[in-house]
Amino acid sequence: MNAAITNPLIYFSSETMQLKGSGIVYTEKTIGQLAGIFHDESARAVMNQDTVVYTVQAYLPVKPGTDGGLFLGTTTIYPGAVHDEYFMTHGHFHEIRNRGEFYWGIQGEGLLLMMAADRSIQTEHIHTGSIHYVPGNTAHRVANTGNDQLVFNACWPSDAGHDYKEISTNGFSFRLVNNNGLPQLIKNT
Ligand code: PAN
Ligand code: ZN
Repeated sequence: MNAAITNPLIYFSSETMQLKGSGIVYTEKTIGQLAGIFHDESARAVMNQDTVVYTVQAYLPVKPGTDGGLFLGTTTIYPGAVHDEYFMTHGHFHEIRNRGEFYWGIQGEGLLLMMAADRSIQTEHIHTGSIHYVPGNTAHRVANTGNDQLVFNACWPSDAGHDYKEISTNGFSFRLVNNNGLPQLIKNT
């Protein structure tokens, strides 16, 4: 006989658009924690440093670094901008570079930026019900281009890890700015 199958410990609440249950790790990224990420650093520096740009709830059923497991996360990006650049996630490559990931849109609107190792960029529109495959060896970041919270879920391998250094140092090759109310990709200079 197989070991007893237990009920899931977590669920996704369609009321709050958040993960619920035990063992969920919550982190938030504020304007103060995102120094050097947005183009206009002087605009960022004079904003309220406690302003929350995004939150992540993660369900990690196995220890980070375990191979063969999966992690699940809900990211909520608030609407807003630093000067003309939309609020966005820090962005990263996976530490084990070839690890891929699924993203899927729950609420709100945004753009997923994917950057290959040669710094070429591909974008996909995130919205309710959209599904996105982020291939391995690809940096990924999401910007909220709407007026409401952007909520998306993600599932990635438990041994993937996150390499934030490469993006902190070299950024993405393109930025997403609000040009008279419309998202526009501009080359990062
Ligand atoms: C996501 C991201 C999440 C926050 O769960 O970690 O959206 O973005 P940053 O990690 O770039 O701050 C994911 O891609 N996990 O691998
Ligand atoms: Zn990732």
